[in-house]
Amino acid sequence: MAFKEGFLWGGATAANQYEGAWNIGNKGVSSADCCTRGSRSEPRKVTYMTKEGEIKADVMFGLDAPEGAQFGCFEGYDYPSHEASDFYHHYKEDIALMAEMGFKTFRMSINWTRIYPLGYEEEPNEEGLKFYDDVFDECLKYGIKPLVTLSHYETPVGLTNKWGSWADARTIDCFARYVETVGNRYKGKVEYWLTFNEINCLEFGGWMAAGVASRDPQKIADAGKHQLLASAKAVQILHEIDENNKVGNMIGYGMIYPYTCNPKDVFQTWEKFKGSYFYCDVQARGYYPSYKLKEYEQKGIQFSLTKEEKELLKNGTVDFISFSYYMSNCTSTDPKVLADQGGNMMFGVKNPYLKASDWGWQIDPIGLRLSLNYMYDRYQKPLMVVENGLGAQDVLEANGEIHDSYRIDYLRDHIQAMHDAVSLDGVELWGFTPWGCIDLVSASTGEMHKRYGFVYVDYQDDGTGNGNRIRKDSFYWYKKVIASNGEDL
Ligand code: BGP
Repeated sequence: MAFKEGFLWGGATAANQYEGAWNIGNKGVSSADCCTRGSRSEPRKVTYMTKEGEIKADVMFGLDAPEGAQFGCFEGYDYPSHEASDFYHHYKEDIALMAEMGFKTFRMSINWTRIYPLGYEEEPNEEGLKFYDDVFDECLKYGIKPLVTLSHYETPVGLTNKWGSWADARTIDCFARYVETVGNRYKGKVEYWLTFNEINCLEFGGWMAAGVASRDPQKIADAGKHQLLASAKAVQILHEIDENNKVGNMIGYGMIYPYTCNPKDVFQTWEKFKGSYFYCDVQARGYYPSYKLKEYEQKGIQFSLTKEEKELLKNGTVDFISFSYYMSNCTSTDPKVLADQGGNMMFGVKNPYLKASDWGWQIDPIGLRLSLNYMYDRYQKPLMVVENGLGAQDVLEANGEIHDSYRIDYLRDHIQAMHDAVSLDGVELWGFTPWGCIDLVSASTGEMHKRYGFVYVDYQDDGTGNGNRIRKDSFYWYKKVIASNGEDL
């Protein structure tokens, strides 16, 4: 048997994409709550108020808000995280469905704004704490171990409005207070923790990962430093609270190939990989890698660490490494290839050997086996694949069935790749939590019809739907996979 006994089979979600109830129970406004719905062609926008009035700016590539801008949610815009899949009111039903599939773990995030609505209060919000108590109790009733992300694109906008969120060092203490609160409260209920979801996403823009409304490289470097220090602090706090706590990091990972064997393409591939590795290097090894220090020097970015900060990073390394993996891409230095393909887009140039999802994400299970090997070779720490899956448009048939054979094919091939990495390459893998196990809102587009789940949630992009939960074909398939510990694919 490839996967060890007790392998953590499960599924993954994030509060802002799944919970809904955005302003219920004294919850504050999070960075995700200010993001409008987008589409495949229209990027999501963030809304804020300036002296000139309301502004909507492109989340990923257009956000440089002026001093004093106040972020919030305004009348007349469509904010998908406000309703999402309404897990808040459906948690018992949803966790029962997870139990029926045989889940051993459930990856979810605590929404920081339920616990500290503005982010900087002294006292936590009891209603928020109580909600997660109920959720964890429900999981434990079925023997499902919660795997909790402390920050999944849900920074309190109170912190952005007060001092620019993670670009300011004061946010570290606010986060530490929040971690201490939830660590103490859920001691004995939660053992597996992740600090920041896809922390390296900061490289693409500060809003999603850190509530930073700027593209200034200095601010992004500062926010990265503050989050890395906060991550190390979280590891220390959670270890002090309970020695059984296991704390991991979380990296957005994608395999990157050189488009050709031209050494220039190969070198550029390595350059791009550093974007994924940098944060993981600090969190796993406990110090800033030399290539990053040189990069800061060359770009004129101010950076320094005090003796105490260096100690903190050294003593706050993670127990395990987790990452998301959806696709692979190529990178090219050839102007002709770039011209033909419209440039090295965010996702790179197309690989002629691979098929892609409807959203252009290239499907590559061997890339997952490679990723597991690269990560294990580099860090020699246990791994978890905490996101993977196929975003697709499912069809709810008239008889109430959903035939998602394309999702089964995708997951079968990726589980086989993990199986090979474990049994043939010797990688130490603790668990697998495919993304959006119950349908939820897409992070990149804010749409509901980009679905990942084993369970269909009857909510549509236009706000219609009754929220009913419906088992897809993949539900029965995944149940069988878990029951056979990954042998019967
Ligand atoms: C990751 C995020 C998730 C998630 C997933 C799928 O980057 O951690 O929050 O949503 O990608 O992406 P999307 O929802 O855009 O399809």
